Amino acid sequence: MSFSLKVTIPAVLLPVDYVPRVQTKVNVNESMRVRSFIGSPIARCAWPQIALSVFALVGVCDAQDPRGLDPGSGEKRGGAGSVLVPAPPSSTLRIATFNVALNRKKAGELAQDLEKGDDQARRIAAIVQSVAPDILLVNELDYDGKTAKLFLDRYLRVSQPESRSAAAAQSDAKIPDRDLRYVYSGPVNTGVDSGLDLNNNGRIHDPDDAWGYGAFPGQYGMAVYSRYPIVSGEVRTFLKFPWSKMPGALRPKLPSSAKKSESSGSDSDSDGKWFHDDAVWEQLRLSSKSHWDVPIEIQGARLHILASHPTPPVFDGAEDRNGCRNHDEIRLFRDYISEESQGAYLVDDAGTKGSIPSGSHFVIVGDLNSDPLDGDGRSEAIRSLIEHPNIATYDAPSSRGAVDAAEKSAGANTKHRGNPAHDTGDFNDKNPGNLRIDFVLPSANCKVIASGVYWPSASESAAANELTSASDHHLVWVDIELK
Ligand SMILES: [Ca+2]
Ligand SMILES: [Ca+2]
Ligand SMILES: [Ca+2]
Repeated sequence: MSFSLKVTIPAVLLPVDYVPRVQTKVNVNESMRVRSFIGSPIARCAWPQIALSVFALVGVCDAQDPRGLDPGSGEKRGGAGSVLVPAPPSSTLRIATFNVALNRKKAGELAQDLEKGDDQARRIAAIVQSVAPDILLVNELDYDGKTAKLFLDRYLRVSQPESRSAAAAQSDAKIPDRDLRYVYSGPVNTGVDSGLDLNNNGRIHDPDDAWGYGAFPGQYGMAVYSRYPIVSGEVRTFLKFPWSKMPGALRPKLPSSAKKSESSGSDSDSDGKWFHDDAVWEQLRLSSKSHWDVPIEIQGARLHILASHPTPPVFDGAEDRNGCRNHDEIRLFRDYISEESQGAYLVDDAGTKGSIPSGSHFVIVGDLNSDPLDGDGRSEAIRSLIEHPNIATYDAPSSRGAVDAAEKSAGANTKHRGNPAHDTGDFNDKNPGNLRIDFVLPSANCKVIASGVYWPSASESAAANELTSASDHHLVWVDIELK
């Protein structure tokens, strides 16, 4: 299927489609608590005029050889006003994911900061405006029924002086208005106290005893922003899905138990060495935040945004409970997009069974906290997702800034197997180093036109490079057409 965005874009601002969920619905136990553009060969063929003019401004590196992003080339790439991200052709959809790190220590603190005026939020908005996505997932923004809309109204929809909007710079190319105007946000498991001792330290009510790690309910939440209407009545969420209901779940096991089981060929917990006892295991929720299927209506077509933020595979013990959970959180969406029989076990929060109908157009977005080649994750899950036959094949989004950062930081980066140009997060130099953990993975029935990571190098634009210190993660964007 193909479609064109050349139809009329409503001139009047449509009402924001915001769906706050009432916290009292949750029961007591659960209750509160620029990159520089690296054109792919496809992009270069498909973007005649705009692309050429952009390439003329920023230069193009060979997508087949991201190591060709030689930071030592000495080539100056643009000044303060340079275009770091190409203007999207009007026939495409630009989908982005961004862990904005807008987390605060206490409930309500972020909303207060946003109301007062927050420099970090302003820089995040400038980055978003520079990339001008049609649909954006934000990770690490409080869920409290108001903050997601506050961030939209006071930041994303207010022109930020630092934004280097390709669309603005290319105004003669008649780029359509790509304002984000709709938002979906909903409850997450983070900070919602389980009342159980989930980390086995002999105490309850720790941040680590919440259904997902967090100091207060809604910390590290998520929001989907869109230029197109969100079909909020058809959103599916998997907040409460029990981990134990996933066939073949990676139930965390203490090493001695694992060894015994392996030698005896048994997979049982007969020696009692499961990390969680059966009563706790049966209650555990799989999703550390939530898993959302958010349908978006685009000129009569339907695009499903599959949003999540699996737990980091660290901050645990020898049982690797977070590594196991990260693996299975990624697996949830892998099963959801596979043959319908493989996702038949899934039950959403409304009690509806099954996976996404085959043939659907979807994009998996989020900080998935697992690098395909490096870091501490059980990376087979992310690799099998990227390589899944129902996921579009395309060169990994990349940036010049990531290459510079890896060289400068050295440390763990020197031992990484992954191409540094693909990194999306800038983490501790000693461990784990910079990683590729933020993903935009369109379904195979989407045509990928271009992609990138907004991680400008200082030589491309010192001003843009400065902006990105607002988060330890970098925005990843992909331009697609629905086939
Ligand atoms: Ca505890
Ligand atoms: Ca671990
Ligand atoms: Ca790396």
